[in-house]
Amino acid sequence: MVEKIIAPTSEAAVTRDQDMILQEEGNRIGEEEDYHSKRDDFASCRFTKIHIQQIAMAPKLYGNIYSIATLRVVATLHEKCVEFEYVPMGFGPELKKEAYLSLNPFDQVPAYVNGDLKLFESRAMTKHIAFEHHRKGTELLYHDLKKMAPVSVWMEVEAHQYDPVATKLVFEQAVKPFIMKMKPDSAVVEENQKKLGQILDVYEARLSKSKYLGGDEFTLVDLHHLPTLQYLQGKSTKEVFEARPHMSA
Ligand SMILES: N[C@@H](CCC(=O)N[C@@H](CS)C(=O)NCC(=O)O)C(=O)O
Repeated sequence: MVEKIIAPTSEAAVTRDQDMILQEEGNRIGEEEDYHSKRDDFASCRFTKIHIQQIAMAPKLYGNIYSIATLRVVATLHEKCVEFEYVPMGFGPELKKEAYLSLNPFDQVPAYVNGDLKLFESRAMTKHIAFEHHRKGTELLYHDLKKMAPVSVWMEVEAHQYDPVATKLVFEQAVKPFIMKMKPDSAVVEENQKKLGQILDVYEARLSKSKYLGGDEFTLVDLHHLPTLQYLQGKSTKEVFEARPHMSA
C-alpha cells in the first residue's frame, strides 16, 4: 500500500502501472481485503492505524499535470489540505480505454473517485471537495444563500466567459512553444488578448467594489482562475492583467 501514498504533484512518486490501478478501480472490494490483511504490518512500523485507514480512504484524482482542469482540482485539494492519490494519465489513447471511460466518458482528464462517487468535470469536483470539507481551512463556498449567490454568478462567468479565452491564450503561449515545440499564432494571441481585455474590464469594475470576485473573502471562484493565471505569468498576456490595477492587486 505504501506506493499508493503519493505526493500530489510528483508523478515520479507513482510506482504502479496505470492499467493496474484502473483495473483495481473496478475491483475495490478485493483491494480492500488485501489492504486489511496488510494493515497491521504497516501499523507496527511506520504509520499509526488511523493514518493507514485515512490513506486507504483517500480520494483518487486521475489527471495530467499540464492540464488546467486537473490543476484546478489539485489547487482545491491543497487549499483544503486533503490527502489524495494522484494517478497520472497521458493524453490520447490512454483516455479512450474502457476502464478510464467508465470514469470520464468524454475521454478527458481529470476524473475523481471518492468512495462510491465517480466524478468528471473539474468544477463539479472542486464544488464537491469544498462542500465535503466545508469546515476545514478556507471556506470556499457558502451555505448562506445570500453570500453564495454572487459566488455562483462569478463561477459561471469564469467558466463561460473567462476560461474559453484564457485557455486559448495558454495553448498559444505556453502549450505550443514549450510542450509542442511549435510557434504561437500571433493573430490568435492578438484576437484573444483583445477579448480578454473586454472581459477583464468587467472584472475590474467588480473588483473596484469588492475585494474578491465572490465577495469580501477568497472563494472557489478566485481559485478557479489560478491555473490559467499561473500559465500566463511571464507571457505578453500578463500585461492585459497588469493594465487593470484591481486585477493585478
Ligand atoms: N470541462 C472539462 C474540461 C476537461 C478538459 O478539457 N480536459 C483536457 C485537458 S485540460 C483534456 O483532457 N484533453 C484531452 C483531450 O481532449 O483529448 C473539465 O473542466 O473537467
